[in-house]
Amino acid sequence: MSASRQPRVVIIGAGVSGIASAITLQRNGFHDFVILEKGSDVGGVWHWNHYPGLTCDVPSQVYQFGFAPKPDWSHVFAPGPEIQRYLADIVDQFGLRPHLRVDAEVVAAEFTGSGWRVETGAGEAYDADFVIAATGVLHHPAWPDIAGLDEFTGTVVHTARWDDSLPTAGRRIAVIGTGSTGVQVVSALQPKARQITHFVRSPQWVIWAPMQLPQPAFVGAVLDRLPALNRALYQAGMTGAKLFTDVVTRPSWRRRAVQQYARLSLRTQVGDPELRERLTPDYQPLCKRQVLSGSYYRALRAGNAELVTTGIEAITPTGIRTSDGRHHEVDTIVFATGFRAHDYMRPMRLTGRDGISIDEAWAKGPRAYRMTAIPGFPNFFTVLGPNSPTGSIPLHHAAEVTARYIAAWINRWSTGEFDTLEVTEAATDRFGAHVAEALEPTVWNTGCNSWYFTEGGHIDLLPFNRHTMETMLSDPDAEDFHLSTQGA
Ligand code: N01
Repeated sequence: MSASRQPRVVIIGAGVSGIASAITLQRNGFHDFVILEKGSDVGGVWHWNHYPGLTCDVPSQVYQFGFAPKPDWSHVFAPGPEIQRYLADIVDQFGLRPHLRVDAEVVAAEFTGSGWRVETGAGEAYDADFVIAATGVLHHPAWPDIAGLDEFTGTVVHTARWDDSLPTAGRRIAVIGTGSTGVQVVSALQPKARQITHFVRSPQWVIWAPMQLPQPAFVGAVLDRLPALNRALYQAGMTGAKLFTDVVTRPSWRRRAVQQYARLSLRTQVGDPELRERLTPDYQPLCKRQVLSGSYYRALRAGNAELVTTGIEAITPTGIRTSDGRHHEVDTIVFATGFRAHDYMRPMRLTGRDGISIDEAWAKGPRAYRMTAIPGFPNFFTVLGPNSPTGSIPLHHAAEVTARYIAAWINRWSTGEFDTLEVTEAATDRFGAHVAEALEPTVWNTGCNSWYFTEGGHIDLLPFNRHTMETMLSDPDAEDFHLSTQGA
């Protein structure tokens, strides 16, 4: 074995998973890395999303890195800009700026036989021994194909590309889509809009939660003085999060209790039976990504708000025509229509061993061994890639655990144990079969459509608890990989 060598690593994306990867590399003594970020700043979804009302619906105590718990969140559920600032502060605190290239969209990455050549849209090229794709799940906005959209003479905006200069007060606004985003943006725009019309194709269960609850300043001051207490609070939050994982992955009285609470949230907040009927989903609560709000139903009950559940037929120059022939005149259309969640690195030209493209490798849908390694793509890892636990385990933690797994492999590379490694098809299939079996009893599989499903009808989530995830990513299992050394 040769003496320790330093790997060159390209990290694609400076969101939660890219930042976790970079800091994990640093902690392992690897400093020759670059983070290529297509946006103008760090934060990933928290950089791109800044629509009115954006609030994290996961408590801040667990929506943060375990290695950098923030004591002084302004709210129990932090507003979006504060989360983006937290991530930017971490980048500064850990000295990542010199490694960061913003406005650097990766357009191609090709395996050269011994490593990778990565190209940006600006024509820069980087050679690397490893590539870590931290490109995110909720990354590409989904624009629905609705007839007549091009003819609309008002303003059209997608929530994930919000224009902060867009006037909304006194306007007639249509919001299309009712996921977490649609519910937040309707609640935020309703008070000042002249008229707000919420176009809802499939109603969502909306669980009442105190989304605006401030965290008292003294709590932040105490946690700041007592870092051990702050860490203990983070651990307590992680323990609490286990309950949620259990509720969504296994049928039990606990799941039924949460589902009853969702039904109660609707019943107690919407007195009008006709409106309640139209807001009642035809699937079980928690089947889709659960929406939380303390203000949505109130907003809908306001005099300037209307719920439209009739299908959209077409967009006209001045509004939206529904299939009952009614025309809704509006000034602004807000698409809260979500993301193409399974595109991952694409449309990047990602080419693995023997010229295989990611589209060919994923012809039947995205797949990766333990969420991170793809057959045909040596020395390439994803963080929060296919089957990541976006619906069940705190994401920062999942990113940290995956990054540590990748660093463990890179450590072995640095000692000269191998030059390239590639996960086997068989191990990836075994993992896929294990996931498919465990998905059966999950609540996501109880009869709804959601962004959790791939086009091929597979649920793109991890149906295991945190302990199982940590175990599967604790120690690299060389039997599941082909390891080779140059010239061997
Ligand atoms: O997107 P979604 P999102 N005509 O895919 C509708 C995270 N998030 O941006 O269900 C009419 O959930 C579609 O209708 P249907 C969170 O993980 C987190 O809201 O397909 N409607 C649906 O109602 C969340 O789950 C926070 O019938 C159309 C909506 O658009 C994820 O982001 C905040 C349509 C899309 O809902 C995505 O949420 C916000 C059409 N042609 C978001 N096409 C936090 O607080 C689509 N729809 C952390």
